[in-house]
Amino acid sequence: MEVFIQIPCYNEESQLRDTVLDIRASIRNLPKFDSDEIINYKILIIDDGSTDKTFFLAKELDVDYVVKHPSNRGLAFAFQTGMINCLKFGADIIVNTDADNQYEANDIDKILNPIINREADIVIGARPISSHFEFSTSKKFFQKLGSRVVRTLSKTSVVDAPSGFRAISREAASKINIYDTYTYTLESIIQAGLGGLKVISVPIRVNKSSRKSRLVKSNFNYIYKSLLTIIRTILIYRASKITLLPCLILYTGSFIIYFRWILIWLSDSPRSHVPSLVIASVMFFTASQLLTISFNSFLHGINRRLLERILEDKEKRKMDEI
Ligand SMILES: Nc1nc2c(ncn2[C@@H]2O[C@H](COP(=O)(O)OP(=O)(O)O)[C@@H](O)[C@H]2O)c(=O)[nH]1
Ligand SMILES: [Mg+2]
Repeated sequence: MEVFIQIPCYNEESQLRDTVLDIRASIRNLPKFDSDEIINYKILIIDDGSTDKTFFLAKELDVDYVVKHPSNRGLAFAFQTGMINCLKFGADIIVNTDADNQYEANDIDKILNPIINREADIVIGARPISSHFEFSTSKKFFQKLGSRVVRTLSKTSVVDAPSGFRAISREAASKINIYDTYTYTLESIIQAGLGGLKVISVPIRVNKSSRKSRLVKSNFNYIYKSLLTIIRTILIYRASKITLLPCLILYTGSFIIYFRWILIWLSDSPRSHVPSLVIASVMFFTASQLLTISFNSFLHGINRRLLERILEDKEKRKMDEI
């Protein structure tokens, strides 16, 4: 069994050595899994157009694979490049971790175990948010709130949605396609949950931070970008569900008003009640627009799922050829 540990990096020359050495030490000491299969570990580094010496350091560290973007494309894209390459080189399970040695490498077995035992497709390492010594009260609050929103949307029980320490089965990796440009963390969970994959959380430990977060520049910036991500994700995966309810309410309201107008008209009322007719018509046409949007989103959803299935199938065939 091939387990690939992928590390997306952007200008990580000062942290990458420790991260890789810790991973290597952890791999040597991992406890034996219940499965009898022999596990080969490989490290794959994605250099996302770093302008420092990250690429040369990755080569010097002699990791198994280094892939490089000519320019900085962002974490979400780098994550996707990593997964595509891990699949191409034959990964059965992909572990993703940060280059800043934020996550305790000795916990790799905790996120691997449920996948090896076929108890999950994706395992997200949950940081001890409430007792995290470096998180401010507001950061804890927003992390929990964000995770709650993702749990509801994805219909999973993920505790720490923005965690980058995760293990992904080959099948799940070939199903997931990230459209967001900021981060892969939230969208991948929502897509996996709605796609019927089993996503679980296990508690993991973190190291003392070696530098400030590059993704979370401030609470406000983080909330703003996460909100955009969530809205975009809802529009992609759940648009028809969102538009359908107001559509039904508006149709019902307009029919009630039309019916009332007909009753008044039949009773030979001296007034024409034109305003009622106008309101009912506005409601009716708005509902019709929403119905069109719902129908289109539904059809788009079918097309997206078909395309995802074709891509997944293509990946499988490529693997069979290797
Ligand atoms: N590919 C890519 N990776 C990035 C970028 N910014 C940060 N990273 C990497 O993403 C990971 C997470 O970044 P980090 O600053 O630790 O964010 P945090 O863990 O969410 O606080 C690290 O491995 C970084 O090297 C970027 O623009 N592109
Ligand atoms: Mg980090």
